Amino acid sequence: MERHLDSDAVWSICQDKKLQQKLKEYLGEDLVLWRSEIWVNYPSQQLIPFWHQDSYPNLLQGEGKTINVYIALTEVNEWNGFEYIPNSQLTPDVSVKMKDPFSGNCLFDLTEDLEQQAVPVVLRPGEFVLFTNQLMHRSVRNTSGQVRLALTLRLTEPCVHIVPNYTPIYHKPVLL
Ligand SMILES: O=C(O)CCC(=O)C(=O)O
Ligand SMILES: [Fe+2]
Repeated sequence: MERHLDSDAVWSICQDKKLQQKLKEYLGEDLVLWRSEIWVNYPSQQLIPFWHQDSYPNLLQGEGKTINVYIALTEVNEWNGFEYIPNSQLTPDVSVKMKDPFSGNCLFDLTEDLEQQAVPVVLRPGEFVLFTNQLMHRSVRNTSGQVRLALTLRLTEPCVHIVPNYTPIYHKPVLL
């Protein structure tokens, strides 16, 4: 996983009109892109084996909306992508296994019953889905025999601030 806000290729994907329109429907006119990640899942690897939510409590401050976009750069399917538990299936008693000290994100222990509810994300190259910070998800072990590539963009509103000592990137968050 790497961060690429300073990359021309990521920047050009961010200019996609359909993508921006969907984001504006959710966040309003001012889109602040604060983080991007390229996910490269090599055959037989599982990038994030832990169930987790991406709320980044150590990195974001202030009240406001946030949203994440997952863009398939190659085909994403049940053999190489990521899977999630539908929010309607989540119970409030899921137990936190540990917290990622850097982001503050929680990693969870799910019961086998809950794990059985997991749904794989299926996208053709170029397709994208929006997902919220509540989404419980983890990577699928790549048994497709091919490298899988995806891009996650994380966006918020201007009223949400990124903690001053967070310097994952060469650029500051950018307005799209
Ligand atoms: O692509 C993956 O395998 C992990 C994706 C993920 O956890 C994320 O985008 O937040
Ligand atoms: Fe995630």
